[in-house]
Amino acid sequence: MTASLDTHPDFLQARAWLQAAQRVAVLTGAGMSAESGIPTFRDAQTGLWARFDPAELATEDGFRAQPELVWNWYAERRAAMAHVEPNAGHYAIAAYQQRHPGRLTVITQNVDGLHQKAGSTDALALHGNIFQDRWLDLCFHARHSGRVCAPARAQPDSPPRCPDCGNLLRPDVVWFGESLPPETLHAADQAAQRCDLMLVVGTSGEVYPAAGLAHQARRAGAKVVIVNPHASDLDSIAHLVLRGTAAQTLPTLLCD
Ligand code: BJW
Repeated sequence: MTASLDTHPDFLQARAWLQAAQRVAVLTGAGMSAESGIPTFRDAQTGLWARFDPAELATEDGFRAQPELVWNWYAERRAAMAHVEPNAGHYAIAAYQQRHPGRLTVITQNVDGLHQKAGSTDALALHGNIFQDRWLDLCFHARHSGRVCAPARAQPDSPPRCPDCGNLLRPDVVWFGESLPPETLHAADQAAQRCDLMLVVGTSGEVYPAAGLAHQARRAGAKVVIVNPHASDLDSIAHLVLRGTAAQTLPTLLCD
């Protein structure tokens, strides 16, 4: 889509579905934050997985094998994300939620907190939060006495370590092979089942169960509209594909 975005028939159709929808779900991926300056994972050249090995850096086995390497990789990403601002797409979604309370649910695979920073307080973060930590293992004390060490007690290191039981802190994100937070996934399932329209923004649709939410919405009778400048694995199940970026497309699409 180009300068005539807001007069393109697909765009007008998407707006009409949006206006008719009582419940809207927006499923976002890394492309949602690309125009804020955060790299995606799978874009050729610029994506993180073009330079780094996901099996080494985004799995529990990888962390156990090289905790310092993985911790430092996340520390660098955290530092890079700490001062990043939401883009016009994040703000358009949050403003729509304020104008239409209770109508739109944000389901995000992103760990950057930018939807929340833009004002979407109830965003369902399927893959966690890069700015939070949790223990790698069940605390030694919890196993023996039910007492859990407070993460704040961890001694600074790469990664920080519990002075009592040696447990390591890890980023509170979801790695490959790990379950998504059950309550968050349940709420996302419900939103996908109940929505009349699902907008799928900036995701390759390669990672499950997140991508399955778009299939679920379609099976349940919702219209599925993709916003992505490039082809994705979910294009074949979408009713419409809007070939634009998040920050260009969403402010005009969500402006009523
Ligand atoms: C723009 C743009 C602009 C660019 N505007 N767009 C079948 C069923 C169920 C599970 C599986 C299955 N097959 C395999 C699995 C397992 C696995 C999986 O899906 N693997 C596939 C890769 C094959 N899934 C899991 O392991 C998940 N857990 C799970 O399934 O538990 C149950 C289970 C346990 C044990 C065995 C089997 C099942 C967990 C997945 C966790 C993903 N974690 C990561 C890292 C998070 C932490 C971190 O940040 O480091 O999450 S990986 C990475 O991928 C990250 C993302 O959230 C996720 C999705 O990526 P996303 O967001 O789509 O980004 P990209 O880069 O792929 O795409 C960007 C898009 O933006 C592109 O399309 C661009 O065109 C577009 N774009 N600029 C709009 N300006």
